[in-house]
Amino acid sequence: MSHRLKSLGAKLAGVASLAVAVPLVAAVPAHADTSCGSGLFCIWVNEQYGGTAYRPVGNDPQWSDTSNPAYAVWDADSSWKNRYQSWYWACVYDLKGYQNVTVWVSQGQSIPAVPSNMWANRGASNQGLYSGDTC
Ligand SMILES: [Ca+2]
Repeated sequence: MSHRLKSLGAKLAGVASLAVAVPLVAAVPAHADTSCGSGLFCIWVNEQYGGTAYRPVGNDPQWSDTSNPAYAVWDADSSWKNRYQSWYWACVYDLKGYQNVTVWVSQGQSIPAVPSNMWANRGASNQGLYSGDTC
């Protein structure tokens, strides 16, 4: 094989590697963080745990406060993971102060897209409850 043909082969191999790498990068954007550590309730603005996340360790009565990290998911929550260790339910409410439940996630459960009996993009507060309680 001539030097020229070897060089072309190397270039084609490089193109093939790039063609494989691009879809992998597109499937998992660099900013996506789908993790949810033990003891946390995790809430994302997009379905499939995409976009900005809020990961409270406890109850939050008012997401709409602009100084609250929860502001990023206020009326924008679209996927959820419950990794609480003591509470069983992670509850999301339409209004501040835990009024009008929109989403309820059991301990260990992950919800990648809103089920038909719940409401996405409505959250304004969240609290944890024990297994005998109702959101
Ligand atoms: Ca959303």
